[in-house]
Amino acid sequence: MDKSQQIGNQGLGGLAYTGSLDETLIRKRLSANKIGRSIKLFDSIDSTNKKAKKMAAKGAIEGSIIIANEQVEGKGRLGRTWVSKKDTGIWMSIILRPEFAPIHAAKLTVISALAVSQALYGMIGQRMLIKWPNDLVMNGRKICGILTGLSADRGKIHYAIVGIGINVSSRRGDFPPELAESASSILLETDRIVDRNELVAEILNSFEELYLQFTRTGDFTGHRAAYRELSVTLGKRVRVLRPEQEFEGLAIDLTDTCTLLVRQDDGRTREVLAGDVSIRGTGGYI
Ligand code: BT5
Repeated sequence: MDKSQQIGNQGLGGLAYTGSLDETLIRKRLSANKIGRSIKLFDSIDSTNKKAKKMAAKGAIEGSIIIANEQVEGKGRLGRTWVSKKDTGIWMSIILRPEFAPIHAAKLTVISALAVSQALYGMIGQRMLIKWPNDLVMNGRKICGILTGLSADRGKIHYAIVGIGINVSSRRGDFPPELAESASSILLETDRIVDRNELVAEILNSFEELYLQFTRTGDFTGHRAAYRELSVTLGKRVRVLRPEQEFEGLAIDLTDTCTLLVRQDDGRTREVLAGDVSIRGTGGYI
């Protein structure tokens, strides 16, 4: 059922406030069994990923969720900041204990991106697209970022933390000036107020399905196909920004381990493991 409201840009006023997260309301729509078995909800926290790490180190079970209405030290990759203003989005981390080898860890980022995109599509029929490796965008603006962290040694994952940040009802003034062009929210891009509790539940439902599909069968081909359909990166000319060297080329595919294959102008194909990729010729952030 689509309970989101269609609203015009003018009358937002206080309407964009969609209330606080509520475990009972999340559970009402949750059909996943494993993911979401434990939900720890905070009104304000430093970072859900930081908390998840501590809980995982103390033995928290797979599928535990840490979620907050506000993060005051939200983290992006490489020590960057993730803006997480109160009640405007979903700031959540999932604790996982996968039995696969660490080389497959980037699949968790892809699974998360697919889960977020599918969940929103199911609710309002609009798609978020995936910008490799960890962003979801609408109309070229970043709506969601994913941060996957790992504790592993000798080929074994002790635990993985998947952190998902989604701007749901943020308005322009909720972002600092330096993000004015690049960041946006579901509300700003679609004019829809999406219920955060329902979106959390739908993401967990999709995540569980995609996660179990892979962990039970070892088969990632369906996920890759879904990724290719939602990718804004594949088939585009990209600039790969890496500390040691920058280069340009054509993004040709996502590999089985979720690295990006880029064909340089001299015909050489390079595999990009992680890093920042900007898409050429689109202007703006992506
Ligand atoms: C990410 O890093 O995109 C990963 C973000 C993960 C956030 C979640 S929230 C729950 C969990 N707990 C945490 O503490 N973190 C995770 P990266 O690709 O490095 O992008 C970070 C960059 O995105 C920043 O340097 C800004 O330029 C931009 N940014 C920051 N906040 C943003 C926001 N709310 N919306 C869009 N862009 C943002």
